[in-house]
Amino acid sequence: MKAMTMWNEKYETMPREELHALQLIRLKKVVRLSYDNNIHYRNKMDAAGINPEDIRSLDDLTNLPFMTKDDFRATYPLGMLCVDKKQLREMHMSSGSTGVPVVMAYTDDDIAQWAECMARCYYMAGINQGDVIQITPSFGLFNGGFGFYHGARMAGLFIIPTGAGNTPRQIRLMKDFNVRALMGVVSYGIRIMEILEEQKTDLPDLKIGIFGAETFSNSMRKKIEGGLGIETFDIYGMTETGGVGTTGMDCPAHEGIHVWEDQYITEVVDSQTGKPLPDGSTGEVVLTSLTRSAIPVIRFRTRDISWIQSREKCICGRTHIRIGRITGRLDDMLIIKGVNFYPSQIEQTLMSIPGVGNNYQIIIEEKDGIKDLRINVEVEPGVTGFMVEKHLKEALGFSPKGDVFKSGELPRQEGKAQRVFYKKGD
Ligand code: DLL
Repeated sequence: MKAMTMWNEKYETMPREELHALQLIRLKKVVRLSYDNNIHYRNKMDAAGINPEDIRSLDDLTNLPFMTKDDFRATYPLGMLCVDKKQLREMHMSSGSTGVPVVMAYTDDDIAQWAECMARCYYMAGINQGDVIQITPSFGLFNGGFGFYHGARMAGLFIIPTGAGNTPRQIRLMKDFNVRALMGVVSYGIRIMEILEEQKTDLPDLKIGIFGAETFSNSMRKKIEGGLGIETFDIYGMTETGGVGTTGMDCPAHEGIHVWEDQYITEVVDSQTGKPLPDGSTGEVVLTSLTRSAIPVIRFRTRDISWIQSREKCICGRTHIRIGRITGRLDDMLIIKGVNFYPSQIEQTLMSIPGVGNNYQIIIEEKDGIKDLRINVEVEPGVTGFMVEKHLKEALGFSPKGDVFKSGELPRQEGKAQRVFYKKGD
């Protein structure tokens, strides 16, 4: 691990007792802000029999009610605003599968908070002032493009804001402007690798990739690192916490994702009971934003699956908690032939088979109420469906159906890749 600088050493290396003291001050403040300024938060706290005075220690956090995406949806568009609307400067939105969007609005301070979190991520990845970066997530309602942008402005980087799509042009720009670091959704790293292979070219100046927004298995990470000749970082964030990078990234030690603890409190709870789990146990990540004002989240149930990996000081020098890489979303769990599994387990298995490509589809076929699994995957010549099936059977305990395709035959999408498809039979 090489020596590196930090964007905000004072906060990033703050001793844990001081961090806890700061968290308590900030928690009290955000509970007070939301209780006093928004009826939705107040009604929920009243119903749970708790009010701002009851927050005396960090342990009192668990007495506060949870928030979920439903709170955002029920109050669409701005029913959870805790500040005057005139203070708003920007918004982002995610639509998800149910249709009613989740809106996050930002004051000037909220944008500065986002930029601070992102600037820390850039420096943590070894990207410093004056470095050339290319931002490939889309600029728009999706928070990806603008989040990388706000942070890069704060960190003093030279930004090439391509947004999504037109991969050959992206590659030309990366070459012409000697881009050192690339930002993207995980599947876009793969798309770039494919076009580089087609063009029989490489990107000698590219050294760093920051990827996120989708599960990022270790085998996929190795493929991208090998294919592009770069070091990659796994960046975490979501619309509700304020966007990409707000909830951290892994450091060069790659031993878990540091969540910025002066900005967020992380809990991992049992998704059935809502009770906090001991460190190391896998459960649902719950996040509380301590420093956001337009729409703060208090005990927001992310549906993301992870565990508290460490509270020890990291070898990078940072004291902030580390969670494991997100292995999936609770909503994505599949149950087929009595076996429970997540799409990320299929990806992990596929990527570990030599000669299997990076693009695959998980198709759930349902006939007469019975679900079956079909896996379509691109492979190199010589790899047969039988070989793929054998590995999947070992991992899942049953043999899915499936076909193998030549590289480039399965459809590609812009933005987050859709891996799981549902098909109803007659
Ligand atoms: O995906 C924010 C983002 C943009 C992160 C670009 C990284 C890069 P949403 O569209 O609101 O925001 O989706 C948030 O995406 O709850 C996770 O399920 C998933 N997700 C985000 N980052 C990761 C990651 C953006 N590093 C939802 N690993 C989250 C796995 C991730 N899943």
